[in-house]
Amino acid sequence: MFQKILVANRGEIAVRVLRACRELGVETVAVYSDADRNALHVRYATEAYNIGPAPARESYLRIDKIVEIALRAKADAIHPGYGFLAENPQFARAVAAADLAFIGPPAQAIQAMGNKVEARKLAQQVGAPVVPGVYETLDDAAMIQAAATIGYPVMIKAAAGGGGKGMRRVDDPAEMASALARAHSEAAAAFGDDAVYIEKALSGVRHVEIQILADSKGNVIHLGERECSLQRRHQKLVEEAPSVAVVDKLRITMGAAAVQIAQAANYVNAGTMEFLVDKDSNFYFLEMNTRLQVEHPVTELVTGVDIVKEQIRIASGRPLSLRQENIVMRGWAIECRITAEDPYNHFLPSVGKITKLQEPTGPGVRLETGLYEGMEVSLFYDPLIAKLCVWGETRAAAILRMRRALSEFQIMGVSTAIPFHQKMMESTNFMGGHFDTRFVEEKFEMHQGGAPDKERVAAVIGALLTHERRQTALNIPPTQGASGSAWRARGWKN
Ligand code: MV4
Repeated sequence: MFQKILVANRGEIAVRVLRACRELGVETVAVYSDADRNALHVRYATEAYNIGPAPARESYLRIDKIVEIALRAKADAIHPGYGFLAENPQFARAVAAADLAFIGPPAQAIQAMGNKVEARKLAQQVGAPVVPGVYETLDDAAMIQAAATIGYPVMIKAAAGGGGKGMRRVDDPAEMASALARAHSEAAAAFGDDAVYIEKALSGVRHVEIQILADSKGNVIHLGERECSLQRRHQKLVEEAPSVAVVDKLRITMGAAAVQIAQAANYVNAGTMEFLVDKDSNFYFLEMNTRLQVEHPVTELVTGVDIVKEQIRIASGRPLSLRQENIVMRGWAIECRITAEDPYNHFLPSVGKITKLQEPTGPGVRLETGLYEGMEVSLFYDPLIAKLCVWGETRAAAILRMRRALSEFQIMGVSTAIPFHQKMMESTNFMGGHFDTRFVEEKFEMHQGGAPDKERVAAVIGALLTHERRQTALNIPPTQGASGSAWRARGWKN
């Protein structure tokens, strides 16, 4: 096992990783920018080093400085958290070149999945259902032809993008040529690579992802799904596990698809396969994220698996501590992302000093945060200041618990997304599980009053009846011989 781990991140995720290290009895090294001298992650770590000025380019993104400090502090591994350098193959390579362990996937896997066209091809090769579209980067004339075959509307996406960045929908074939031109130049500016690809634009779909864990011995398991449809401008706001849209049979087929894609990629460590799920429960692979994700706690709450500890175990060369047949999802978990943004004013980022802080606690509540009284919230970093997570025996119990926890949470000094979450937890559509990826931006009105009492009660009762659920096995059924895949035999569409 490692003796000392450097955490190359800040805020709530740095604290989360440091906690896992402390439970494992591993010493820790924090790095911090000038803006984070008094940060929680600095105080929590065994030792801490300044890595430069507040702008991330000059601190949290400095591969050279971070590796140098890891060596100087005699750390034997680096955890990148999410964001910053987490999906930078050059960082993973630099860490390995310094004879340190990277607590994440191998550089080749980050690079392979970083090209979203390659990821689609890999998924198609193992026979997993993929969003209809192209499997190579074509020239514009060929792309326009392909779009006609796929059928409009289509989505143009950057090959080096991901997470909806640089994504644009084209409804009218006459606009395709100019849309491609703009997409190329945007992709070049944002990712240093102008390659784009096209997919059929699916609508009325949910965004559902599968968490996987892979060790260096070739064992791959999945931890079920997270429902991530509630987003605004491709920033997730609320996530839950399980998803109301996923019944046991779909979970088994999606889980097996995710595991097979990971195996085909020779993937090691924690990763997430993103899918779209339509109204008829068809699912389509979108892309893979090769990092620990912001929303990992909802999976931890329903499975009891500590994903960060598993990441550390895997990176130290040990096998997964669990087999697929030991994984069950119990109850329901919800995460509300508390950002320093004003939900009454287009989610405008809010800055200032935290003058008062009262944090929710009590049964079934887990708060992931780097907040403290006196902290300055600035524009240098992501506006996420806390993740409020709850667990309940049922979805309805989790919603009621989230309302209670939100009502306890007091943050003074900056505007936060808390009022948005309070409205969401009272939305009859949310309570009934009736939402898709367009819900927040097109159907949810921040200014409208709460639902009438009668409707609210009816929705809670509805939720209770629909979502009563205890233990759900995540077993992959036995494969049908060496050549066939388990889910083909179960009639999966491709
Ligand atoms: C799509 C899609 C529909 N059709 N691709 C957004 C995040 C990124 N990982 C993929 N995303 C999407 N890709 C096709 N071909 C819908 C989304 C999507 C979305 C789109 C608009 C508004 C909100 C959204 C939330 C989740 C996913």
